Amino acid sequence: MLSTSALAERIRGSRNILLTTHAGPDGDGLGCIAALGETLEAQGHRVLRLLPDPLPSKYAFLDPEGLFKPIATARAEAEATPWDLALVLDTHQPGMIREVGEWLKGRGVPTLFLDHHPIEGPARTDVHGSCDAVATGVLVFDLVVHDLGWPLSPFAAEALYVSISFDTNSFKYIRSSPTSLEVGAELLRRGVDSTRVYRHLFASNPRRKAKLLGWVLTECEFLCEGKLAFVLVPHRLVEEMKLERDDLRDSVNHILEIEGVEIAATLKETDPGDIKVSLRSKGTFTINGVAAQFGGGGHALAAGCEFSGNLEEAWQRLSAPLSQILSGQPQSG
Ligand SMILES: [Mn+2]
Repeated sequence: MLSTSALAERIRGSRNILLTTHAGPDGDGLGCIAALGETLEAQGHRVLRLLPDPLPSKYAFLDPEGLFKPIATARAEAEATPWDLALVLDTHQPGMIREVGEWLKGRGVPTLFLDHHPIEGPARTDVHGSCDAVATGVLVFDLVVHDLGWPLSPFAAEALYVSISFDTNSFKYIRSSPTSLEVGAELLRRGVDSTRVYRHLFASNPRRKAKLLGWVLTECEFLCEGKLAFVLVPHRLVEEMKLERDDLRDSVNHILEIEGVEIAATLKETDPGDIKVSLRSKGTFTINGVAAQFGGGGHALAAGCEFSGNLEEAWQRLSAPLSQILSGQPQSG
């Protein structure tokens, strides 16, 4: 594991730094890029914010100057500069940054990862992280404020507040650790407008997303005496309701909130035959092992994986190990 001081040294020694995050970018990874990008530039570094996907419109407020570039349209710009370092935020899996990962590898750009997801397999010297951190934003805060000793602008402070607020679902999932509240308080002291962040992250749902939530809550089914709740979202519905990937993201949390439910699953056919699975646990059972069984991963209580093929068949395969978990002993507190 790369120490935070070693990471800080690598950053100090790199003039041109490329920042990226996983495909299907979320508030944590994007908030980290916004915060680090501005902070690095203020210290004289050249920065490129390069994404595997376009920036979702919901996060346009993190990019008022249009600096986030999808690789599909920014390849030439990326190739015009010799990058000393690429820093990947909110994942440690090269496959999760898709084309950006292939491009970095092809160019031989030294690449380091800053992440808070549990790492499977052998120890990694190119990753700095801790799965005790509730968001990558907490790690970035430590890196910038404590290790680099650099100031955070009001914009960067807000972006880190977005990271933590997003991954904890507005400070709900803090796992009884005071750290996220302490960092959140520190960011508020630096002038963050928490109401503005709340509006952008949690109170700007498009109507189509609200309608989808109604559909999901109506159509969800229950197994294992109500402990397992699931819903299958067919591509037909995605087309009919003109849903975007971000619209499909957090309906799983609302199913999980139903009394008696311990594990919730949504299977979303984002393109014909292309199924994205979100798994959540209320806290008694860990579910990232099941996600890993199907090539995915994530946190103990929030994980995901993908299938290709038929929705019902995917659920058949997934429901067996989930039912098995629920018939066993509780695994986490
Ligand atoms: Mn995260």
